[in-house]
Amino acid sequence: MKIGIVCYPTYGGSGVVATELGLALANNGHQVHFITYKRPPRLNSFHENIFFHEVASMEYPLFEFAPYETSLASKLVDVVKYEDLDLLHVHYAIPHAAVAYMAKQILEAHGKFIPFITTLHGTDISLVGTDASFSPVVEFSINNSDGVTAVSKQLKQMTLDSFNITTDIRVIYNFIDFSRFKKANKDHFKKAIAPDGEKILVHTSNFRKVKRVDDVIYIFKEVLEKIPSKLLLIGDGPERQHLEDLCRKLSLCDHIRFLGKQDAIEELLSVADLFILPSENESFGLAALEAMACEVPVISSNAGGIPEVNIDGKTGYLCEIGDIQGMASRTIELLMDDEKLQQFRKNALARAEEFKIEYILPVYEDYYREILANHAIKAH
Ligand code: GMT
Repeated sequence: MKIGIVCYPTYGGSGVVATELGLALANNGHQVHFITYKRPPRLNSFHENIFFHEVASMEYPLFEFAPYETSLASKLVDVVKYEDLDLLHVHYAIPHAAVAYMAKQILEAHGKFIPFITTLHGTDISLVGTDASFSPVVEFSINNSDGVTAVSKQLKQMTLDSFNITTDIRVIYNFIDFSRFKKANKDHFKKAIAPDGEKILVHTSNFRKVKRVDDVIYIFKEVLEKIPSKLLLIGDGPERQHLEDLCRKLSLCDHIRFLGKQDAIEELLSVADLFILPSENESFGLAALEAMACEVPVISSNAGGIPEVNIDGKTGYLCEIGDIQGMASRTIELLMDDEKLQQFRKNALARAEEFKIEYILPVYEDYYREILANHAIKAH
């Protein structure tokens, strides 16, 4: 198949999933065209089946906001037509689903029929999508997608609860590539980070309020009072300055390292004892899955789709959102019981293996074929 992928080329989960999916499709012999405003970070080497089309927004004094949607739709029309694509797969509904709909209409006027699939990732429904400034467009473009997938059962339910949905939504879970995400021997890292054998806690995110990174710091403070430990905060985002200030205020700077955005997350996860994810909202929690693949149990909130990934009392613990005491006690409990921690590490790996890319890729491929077949019937 010749597939066009549209996503945010950022460090966010939706861009990561879109890129990894595109890479896996290309490895399986499909021709994949990424159409985005920047090369996605994980798309960093040459692949004979991968093409990248950069969308340039036009600057003009009249435009206070450059009309990116128009540029993207025009680029889609161009790429679909001249590369003769079979299917478009857009990740994150806003604005990609509406843009794909517009491109599809333009292409139909040119005699080219192409279906598009929209994958819902979370905040396009939960935080942003339901805002009055977006919701009619989101609802319309979901209902007029040729296929719609959601990354968890909870996200599907939330979409059904939030909009008047008249189309089927298929749940296809996020996945993990074990050729990359596996525990490696990084003892030299461990020694550098925790020279006196301290335990290592890790959190990765885009440091937005929804991630509740403050909670990570308060949890760590409780843990540090009982167990010598270090906290690695990986990622960057709008809360970063506030978080650094909080560390200073709590006199924790000697024990917490802000590592910024990192590409080789798996190397850092390889030295971690526990992963902390206290999010307010999380449709799936790809970061937790990446940790689990590296044999790191997860202490998390029970928000959104996290319970579909992290199993309470087996691969980690789940607490109510904002229950800092609960998450701290569970962290301390696991760190103090080495036998249990080792068992949880094994359980985390076994659970992560259920989300192997090798299992999820054929599900997407079958779904693509189903949508193409339905579309062919409709076109006649
Ligand atoms: O978590 C973020 O803030 C990034 C966001 C995105 O859309 O890039 O992530 C969402 O999609 C990920 C991949 O499907 C999910 O694993 C995350 O749970 C989801 N984030 C939220 O729902 C807050």
